Amino acid sequence: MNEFFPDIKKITYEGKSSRNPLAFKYYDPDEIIDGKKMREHLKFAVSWWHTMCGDGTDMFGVGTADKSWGESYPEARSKARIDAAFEIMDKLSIDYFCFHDRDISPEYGTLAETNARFDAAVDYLAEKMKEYPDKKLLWGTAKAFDHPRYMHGAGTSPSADVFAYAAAQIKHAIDATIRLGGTGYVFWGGREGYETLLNTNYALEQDNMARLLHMAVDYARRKGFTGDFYIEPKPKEPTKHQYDFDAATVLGFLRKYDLFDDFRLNIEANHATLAQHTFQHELRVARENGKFGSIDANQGDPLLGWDTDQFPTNIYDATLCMYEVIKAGGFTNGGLNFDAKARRGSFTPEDIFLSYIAGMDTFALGFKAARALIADGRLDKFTEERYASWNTGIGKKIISGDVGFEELEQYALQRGEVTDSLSSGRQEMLEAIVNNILFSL
Ligand code: XUL
Ligand code: CO
Repeated sequence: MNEFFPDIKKITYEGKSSRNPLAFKYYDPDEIIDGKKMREHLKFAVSWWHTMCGDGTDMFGVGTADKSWGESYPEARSKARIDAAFEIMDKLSIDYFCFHDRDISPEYGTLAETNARFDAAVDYLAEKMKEYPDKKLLWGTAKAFDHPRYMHGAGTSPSADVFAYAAAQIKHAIDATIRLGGTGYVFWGGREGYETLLNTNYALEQDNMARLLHMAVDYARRKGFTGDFYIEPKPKEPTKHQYDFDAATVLGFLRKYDLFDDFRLNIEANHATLAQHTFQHELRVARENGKFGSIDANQGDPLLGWDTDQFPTNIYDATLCMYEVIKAGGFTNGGLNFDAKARRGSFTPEDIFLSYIAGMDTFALGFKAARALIADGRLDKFTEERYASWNTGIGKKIISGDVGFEELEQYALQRGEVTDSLSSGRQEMLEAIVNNILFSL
């Protein structure tokens, strides 16, 4: 098999003083931490769509990076992509990948033909996975948003025929995910949202989305899928209003439609910021509801209002992300998928490696910083003490349900003014502690 990146050797860990751009400074895949290799803690994944397909095309210009993999016909290109993807994963010590069905094989004339050619590509992918037994499918998904038939949504389309088509497509993508041993299946609500309420039956669209998700769960469980289903919240783009706006909205939806047990959340950093939340906020909401699942790691640009999907290089955000991941008990079925693309101007083959190295080192460092933050204990201790009034006295009685409004009125009348029960929030001191930990690594 020909090598796609003959000039790039396997990327090794050289430590933080290395000046070799094609080396890890912080990510040592085989370093043992708490009895587990770093690669197992972090469960990095390659995103097929950005890495293997995305050529830098944007609405102002054509692609700048060659992602043809030396093939001009779609079937040959699908195969070459698979070969190149495994070379990338192997050279970067990345053990997982994620895909949309159409990243693996595009649409052909009819659904039957599209399925047949997709299945042939999946056969080849399955063979390849045997050759590289440590490479695994983190999650699969269906691209039910780019074809014109999905212009008004898939599960939320006003057309029942489109709903049926989407169901058929998702069924097939679930089959492939199961076949390849995927531990997750993602629903990112592509065009599940609206452009204007003037033409939208909001209630029916929500109900139908839930119907589609129930059918997916019923089908996949019958077929033996034991992994997690994920919803990936995003507030806008491509539609003006995406129904899966943010973590809290999605949790409400899952509860309303009795989907809570089968779903977890796949939290994406840039989607969080588009919802005007921090990445940590979305992870905290997911974790505290027992619904933390997986991560799409990337970052936006604080000055831009769209999903730039940049490779994550912000150590501070990565640290607070990994703080939440560790507190959630680490990854189980989920992992850390780089839903990120090198900038349009970073168009050379080496840029694929340089951008992953940047992202992986950022999260390796973030992981170590988060562990240090937790081991240091100052943040946790401060927060615990801040709520100490709930452990005794009236606080304890409120929590145990022993008092109601009458008793609390009596208590307040007797107690008098309560500002003396408050202490400083010490935000600046806590932020300085985070800096102190970050810069002592
Ligand atoms: C789009 C996005 C998707 C999902 C998978 O913003 O994040 O790539 O992760 O469909
Ligand atoms: Co994503």
